[in-house]
Amino acid sequence: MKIFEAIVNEVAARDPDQPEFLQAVREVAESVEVVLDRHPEYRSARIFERIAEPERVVMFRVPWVDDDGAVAVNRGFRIEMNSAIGPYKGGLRFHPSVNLSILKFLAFEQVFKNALTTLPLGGGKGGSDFDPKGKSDGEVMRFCQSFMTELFRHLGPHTDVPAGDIGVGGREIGFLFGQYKRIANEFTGVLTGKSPGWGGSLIRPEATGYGSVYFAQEMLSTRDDELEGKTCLVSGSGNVAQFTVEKLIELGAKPVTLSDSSGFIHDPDGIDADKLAWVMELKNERRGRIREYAENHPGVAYQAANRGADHNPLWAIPADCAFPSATQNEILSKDAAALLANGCAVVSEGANMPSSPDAVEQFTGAGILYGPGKAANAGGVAVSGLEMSQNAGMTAWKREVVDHRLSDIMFEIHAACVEAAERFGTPGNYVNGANIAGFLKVADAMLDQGVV
Ligand code: NDP
Ligand code: 2IT
Repeated sequence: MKIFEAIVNEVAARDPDQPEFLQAVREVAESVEVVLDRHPEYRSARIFERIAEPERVVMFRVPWVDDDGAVAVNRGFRIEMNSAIGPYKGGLRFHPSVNLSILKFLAFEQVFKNALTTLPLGGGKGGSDFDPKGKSDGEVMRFCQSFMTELFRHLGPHTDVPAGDIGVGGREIGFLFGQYKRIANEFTGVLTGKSPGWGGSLIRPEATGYGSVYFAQEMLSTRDDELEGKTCLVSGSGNVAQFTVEKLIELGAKPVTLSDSSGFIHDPDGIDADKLAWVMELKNERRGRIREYAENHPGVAYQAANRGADHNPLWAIPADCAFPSATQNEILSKDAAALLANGCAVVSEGANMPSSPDAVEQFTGAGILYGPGKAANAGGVAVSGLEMSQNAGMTAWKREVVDHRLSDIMFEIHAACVEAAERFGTPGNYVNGANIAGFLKVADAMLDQGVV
């Protein structure tokens, strides 16, 4: 039996009911098999097995009172996955689908992603099955306060520093920070994604989307190509999707789609800056649905989502590039086949693990420029790291300074992926490159630090 199969079987035997976590573990284990072959020291120290087991998992009750005075109960989580190279760092997701499997997959991915950023950041993830959709600001505030009343004891600027993810944006970070500060009696950079007026970094909201586009640019530059003039599919319409579209427009590309969990829009003329401003108002202020884009812009088609289907017609729209920026496993086998059949040559993942294993295999098999999430979307957490630096130095950097550092970091991540893929025998394979480069940094730190 191959080494990776033995490792995956061991993890699967312990947590057979965590499919997303096992999916993420399997992919990394397959990539690093060659590393474990060449470096028996990682095997004897059981580095991979230790990385696949969280250092700590916190699960807690989150009781809160809704606007009608009724008591509601949700479940809160924080996965403190790995602190070999820095404090636990990673987002909080508020979505009804949240469970241990999803958060463990996200925390596991985060460990390698954070290692790739070049910054001293360990990996973590957390969240709740709370659904912010349709809740009033007061309800969201009371939920966030209750959530933080338990979580605060596990946090600290050198211990664990959460940020946003699906369902957690500037509003939620504000409420969470307010409660942390009140309980801890300390103004400290214990969350990132804060508003710039009270400790947040400029460019943090933009960073994941911008970074994913910078990563696509880097991949294209290896083929002497660029984004200008390229038709791009973008999924999602939240934080990552919005700033992906913004950067694509700035670089002369033509984004033509956006989606939410109810469906997607296709604007063949391209989403321009005015239309994007309209979307931002719709999504961030009115908290409306993407369907309204089609109702308000002539010539735009809307197609409702068919939940549980084995494909999503968004990915069957002919395009040069795809920027999945909504959620995990949103590109299934048939979607990958449709993208490839239409000549799509670039996939840069703003979302975490948006492509199913079969889709990943098709992309790498076809040799297209496929940037996996842990590399392509690392710009968000990288600028979170820069926010932590600014907070520690009691300072705030200019927009251009942060944007420049972000694009430098994306350049470094791309170079590290290319180098590792080549060194370990699969040139051009960014999946192996990202997994191996991230693994090596964490593995070496763990070897140095002994069996802990
Ligand atoms: P937001 O909550 O701002 O937006 C999420 C978007 O994705 C919404 O349009 C949402 O639609 C859609 N979506 C969420 N869940 C589903 C689902 N199950 N099926 C279909 N559509 C869905 O989140 P972000 O933009 O921050 O996050 C998007 C992705 O990017 C996630 O995978 C996240 O982990 C990843 N990411 C985010 C980073 C960040 O800095 N924010 C950093 C790195 C990665 P609806 O409104 O209908 O729910
Ligand atoms: O998936 C991710 O990298 C994030 N949601 C951002 C994490 C962070 O700490 O900024």
